[in-house]
Amino acid sequence: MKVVALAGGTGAAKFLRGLAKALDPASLTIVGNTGDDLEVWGLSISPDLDTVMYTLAGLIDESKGWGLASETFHCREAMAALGRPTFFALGDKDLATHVRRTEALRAGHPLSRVTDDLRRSLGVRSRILPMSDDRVRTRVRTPDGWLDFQEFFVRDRCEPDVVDVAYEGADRARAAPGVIETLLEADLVLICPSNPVSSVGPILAVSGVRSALVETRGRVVAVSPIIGDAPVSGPAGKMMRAKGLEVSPLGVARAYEGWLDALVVDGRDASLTSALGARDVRAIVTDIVMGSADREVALARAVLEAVS
Ligand code: FO1
Repeated sequence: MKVVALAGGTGAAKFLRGLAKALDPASLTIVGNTGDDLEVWGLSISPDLDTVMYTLAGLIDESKGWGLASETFHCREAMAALGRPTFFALGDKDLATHVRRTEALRAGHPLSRVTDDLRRSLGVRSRILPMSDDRVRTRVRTPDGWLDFQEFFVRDRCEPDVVDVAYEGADRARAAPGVIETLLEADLVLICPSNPVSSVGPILAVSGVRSALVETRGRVVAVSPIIGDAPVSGPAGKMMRAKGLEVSPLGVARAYEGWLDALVVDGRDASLTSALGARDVRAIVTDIVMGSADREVALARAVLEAVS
């Protein structure tokens, strides 16, 4: 069974770790968000691609949900002493990934090529595709003006109000090689429990992705990142409101309108089954809080069983 997952952020990584245990990892392709990408100290950083890669390699720092386990930050301390920005914490081992990525990009290789080299070097059997090899940057509009995503998310700790979210460059960005075909040929397309606006939104904004989701022969199933009227974690509530979306599983269904077949919701949202049905979205009700490795696999298994 060919499974494709659209992913971004830390919630996605846990679900993908469960999924990679519930099926043959080699049958799984991840299309990762690159709207969170940024340049730090002249290096090209792709946080969502790295978080997926490190998680599937078993190397992720569990307590933070990003970066590498048992990491040191000597270079960051030295850069602070040189007066360089350090709000975005790059660990010493993590830097190797960014140096290698930047070296390859400077040599003219596309992001998709170096991402594939990196995941293979870490022994990850699932394919990881960036949504695009072209530059796309998620920008967050606050009452005090526009911020780059990581300025909002890390530097300002998601505190500013969100007036709007934009995906700079998405209208010119081509899907990375293999993305559209993989979506069209998939038996199952999964939308991970990621922020619908800042993690999934950029992927949907890349030309051809939405129509591939409409046309695909496979089932399209999303796992809600919202339980009740709040996100499991992160700024999804603020961003959904900024986009006029109700902060609920119904708002998630609305964000994915036109191509979503089923939405996996928590038991607490079982009462939404008929409202989702009215939008031609089947509700798959299960425990979606992934508080442990067992829960991650259980959720993945529940989703696979519901669609088989
Ligand atoms: N998140 C933070 O909250 N603080 C950080 O200093 C930070 C550094 C960082 C470095 C590499 C990386 O791959 C991710 C990092 N993240 C950090 C997480 C990152 O901001 C988020 O994972 C995504 O961009 C949100 O989807």
